[in-house]
Amino acid sequence: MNLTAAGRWSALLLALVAALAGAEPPSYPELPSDTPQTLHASRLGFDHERRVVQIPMRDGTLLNTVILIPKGAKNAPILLTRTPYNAAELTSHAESAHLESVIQGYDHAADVIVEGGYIRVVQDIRGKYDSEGDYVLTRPFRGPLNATPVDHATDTWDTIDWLVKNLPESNGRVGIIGISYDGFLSLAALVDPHPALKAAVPMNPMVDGWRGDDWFHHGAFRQTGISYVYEQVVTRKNEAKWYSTHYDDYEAFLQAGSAGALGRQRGLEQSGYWRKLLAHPSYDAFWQQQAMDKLLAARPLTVPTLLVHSWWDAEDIYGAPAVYQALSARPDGSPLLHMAMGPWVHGGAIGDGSFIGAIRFRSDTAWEFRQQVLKPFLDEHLKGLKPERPLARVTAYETGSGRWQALDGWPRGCASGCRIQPTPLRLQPGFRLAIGGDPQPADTGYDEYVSDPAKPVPYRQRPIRPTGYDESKGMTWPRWLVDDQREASGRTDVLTYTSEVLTRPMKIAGEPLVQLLASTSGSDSDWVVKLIDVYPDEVAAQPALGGYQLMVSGDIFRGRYRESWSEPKALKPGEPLAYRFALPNANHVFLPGHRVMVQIQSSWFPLYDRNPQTFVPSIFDAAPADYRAATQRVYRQATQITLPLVVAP
Ligand code: PG9
Repeated sequence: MNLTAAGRWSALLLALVAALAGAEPPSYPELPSDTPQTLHASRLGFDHERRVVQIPMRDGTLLNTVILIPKGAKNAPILLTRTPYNAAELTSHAESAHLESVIQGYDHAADVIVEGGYIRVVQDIRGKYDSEGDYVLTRPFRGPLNATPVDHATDTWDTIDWLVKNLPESNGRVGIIGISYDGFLSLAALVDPHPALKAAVPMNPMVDGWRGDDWFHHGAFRQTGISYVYEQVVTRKNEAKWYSTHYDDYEAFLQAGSAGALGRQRGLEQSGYWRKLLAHPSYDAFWQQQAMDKLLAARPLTVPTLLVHSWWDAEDIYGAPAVYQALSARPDGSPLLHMAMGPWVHGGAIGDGSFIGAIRFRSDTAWEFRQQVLKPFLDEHLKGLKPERPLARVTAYETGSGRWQALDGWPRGCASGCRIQPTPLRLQPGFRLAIGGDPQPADTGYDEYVSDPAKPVPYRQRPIRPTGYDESKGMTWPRWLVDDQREASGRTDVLTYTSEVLTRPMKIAGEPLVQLLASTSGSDSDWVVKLIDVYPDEVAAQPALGGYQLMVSGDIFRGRYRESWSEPKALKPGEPLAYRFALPNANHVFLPGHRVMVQIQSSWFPLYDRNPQTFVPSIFDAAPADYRAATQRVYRQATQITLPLVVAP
């Protein structure tokens, strides 16, 4: 009898059962199995070879690494992505013999990678999916927050060292590329980089979790983090899924109460990272010591780096420009640094860049970026090919007018022959908005609204679907920043100021700065300020854009951090207090026929948790009775949004 291993086990089991039952085991000849003992899979027609290896780190931890090598590759550069999002899945997009189909969909620029003949390497970081080790979300670098001898800098070093020694098809030059978390990991590679690392492309990187990226914006907690932390942290392979209780997230979060209460209801305290978020609501050493812009600015940049930023990034709108600013402010100016900024959503540079929702651009801006910026940058540093013309320090898409600009830094209004003139937008009686000019000394008035935590202002039109990426399930989260703001401007708890119709183009480049003088009848408060481009009443070419209110820049500030980001303090009820904060960068032309609008409100729900408007030590722990309606007053004369206006010299 020729038994397979499985057959032998079942025969043994039958014998055992029979022996226990005191009977003779039945015996019969097995049918030969249809399944081969070992499969020799055909790879006919494949344009690449797939190797899956376990690369040892200096502490012995093995990291699962998928290597895709174009057939016949010789002297090929390597493009590495390190990820917590499943290397196997990200390199198995299609059952196909073609590399481009296999990596399309997720990959950071499948067209450029395949056309360029790169060896594509995607690795699970420690603790995730098929890699060994412990998972620490955005693991801090060795130092006060990490007493182990390993971090993402050492893991990247060890990985690159292995790759260049074990891939005879390679030319020994490695680039690292990644979006968001993977962008953070690309920045991590720049801390003590391996000598074979010749280029880095951090796209929409997570840089500072408190100031303006994934977890908080100016201290207001982003509730998107709750389901993310749950799925990302509580199991190695993201098997535990967040479940919905309502079709409308607005309802679900309102019923839960505080973010802390929702966490308790769903068992989030089991996640170490959730416990860290609860313990660090303020900008304390925990956040300051792992801010990537600060860490990178402390050392010279020795690897050519191309930062990629999206104007409408719903997740990490702070990161890339902050790294640019920090590195270019170094005494050496970081000459190896470049930045590209495009009209995209989070990660949009690898997709179709011809539109976002209703907003259309003149061309596929993402393809243009990939062909005209990314490809020559990688070619130069990973293949030694001289570009036709040197890559500009900053390549920025100008929204509104719809054109690319090659600039020698950021912020800049134009390549030459212009300058940036800080210019106030001033609130006027009658909800008018003045551009420039002096404050009106006679206007000592204020505008007032009631902010009621029982009816917070929705951040987008309800029903609000979860923050996923699956458009077929109505999940349009990535593009919410371009939503029409008309709904908000019609609410009585949103102050809306509008300028006259512009007769000439008005361009801004950089961060608008909010200077707000406001009071609240409560003892804590959030302030949301939005800078909006209002389209003409009718737009013949695209009727749905008639009167469209497109947010060009906007953000939230949690009042308790008015005096110090690390030491929250109660606000004095009824007292006009000054708040200052920067809005995200923009490079936008308000066209003739358009108007400028400013909206001010005190909630942006459920994206941001509700401020109870009563000072409590931690808003995560706010009790239902702490949530109280408050009367908010914005004092017109001393409030302004300073625009980085571009003017002729
Ligand atoms: N924005 C996501 C993220 C980055 C870093 C930490 C947590 C979340 C991401 O898209 O990867």
